[in-house]
Amino acid sequence: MTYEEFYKEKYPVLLKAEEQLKNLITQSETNENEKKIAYCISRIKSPESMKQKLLKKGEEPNAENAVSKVNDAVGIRVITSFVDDIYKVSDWISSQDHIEVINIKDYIAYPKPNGYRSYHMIIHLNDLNLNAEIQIRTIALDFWANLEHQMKYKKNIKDETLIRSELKRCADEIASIDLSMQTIKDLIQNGEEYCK
Ligand code: 0O2
Repeated sequence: MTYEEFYKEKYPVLLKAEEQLKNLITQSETNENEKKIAYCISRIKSPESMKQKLLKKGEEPNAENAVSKVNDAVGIRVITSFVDDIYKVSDWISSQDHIEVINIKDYIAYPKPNGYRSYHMIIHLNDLNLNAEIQIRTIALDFWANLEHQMKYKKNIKDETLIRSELKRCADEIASIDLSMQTIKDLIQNGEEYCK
């Protein structure tokens, strides 16, 4: 079965998985006094995008490989204002009974050489028997990643070396600003507690 056929047949299951991810993130905000999440974007990977990813991995673009070799047929990106919130959201997700954390890639603690920073979780949705991807990063890191992502689809870019080095410089500056913003927030909150 091709992934396209699987996609058409199983679309309701993929939709349910997307819904579960959105609910999971909404629930992580409930019972908390402080709003951690700025916004979320979820998506179901298109057949064409899945085909390209499988071919890039050197795999046949069929349905079996799409669910066994790729984990992001369904995914959600969670955007926080502050770096600490990334880990609070991730801890909350990991503590849930109905999901299993399969893999974590912490590109915040260990950025990619191009400067990419983001926290990736592959989770297993037990009742749907499907893996899904959760990407968590700050607004500033998302701003950077969206611009850098445009490079992926462009060929023969003029001044590519210069652009990549400028992107790397911006990535490092953004990381430093994120850290300062977190420190300022902590100082404001600690000051408030001290005055109580
Ligand atoms: P697209 O077009 O965004 O969907 P895996 O998914 O684990 O099989 P991989 O690449 O080892 O494959 O996983 P990883 O590193 O966790 O990356 C998964 C996704 O993170 C990518 O999906 C991108 O969305 C994003 N990502 C990873 N590295 C970068 C990067 O350097 N820059 C940007 N802008 N995004 C990145 P896809 O399917 O590769 O791409």
